Amino acid sequence: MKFYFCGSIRGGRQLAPVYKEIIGLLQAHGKVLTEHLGDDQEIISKDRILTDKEIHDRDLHWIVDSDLVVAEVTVPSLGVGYEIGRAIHMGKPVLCLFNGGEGQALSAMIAGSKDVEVREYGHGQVLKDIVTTFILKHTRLYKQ
Ligand code: 6IA
Repeated sequence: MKFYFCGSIRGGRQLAPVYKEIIGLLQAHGKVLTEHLGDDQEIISKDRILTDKEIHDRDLHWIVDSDLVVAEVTVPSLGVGYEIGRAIHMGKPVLCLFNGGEGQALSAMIAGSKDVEVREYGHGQVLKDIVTTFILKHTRLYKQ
């Protein structure tokens, strides 16, 4: 199974350790096409040599190639929002993981979309359970 993981880059890197944790959970079930998103050094070394157009086109190809899309949406990011919209348009199952604190609300365009599965984590809800349930649900659907 191939996963496209989305997480903020230019929107802010404060949750990079969480991205790394989610990528690790996904890697137990298959290949993560964007495994560099958990690692600042990887992003800088791999993508500094690419133009924005090359990054955009490569990432869109990876979304096309993926089976499931998992996005961490706590840090607002234009790129992540754009990728979610494109993935929905391609008919990909999309899981959005959100861990909002006091006064922090998820965009209505994600929270109100029937085309994505939004799961809050961090309040007793364990990331591993949420991610595994999403993968198993869609693995079963593929096998039917
Ligand atoms: O708007 P953002 O930069 O926060 O968008 C982040 C999202 O867009 C991620 O889910 C990525 O898949 C994608 N993305 C945006 N920029 C890049 C990038 N290089 N490399 C890989 N994916 C990207 C940025 C250049 C780097 C030297 C800082």
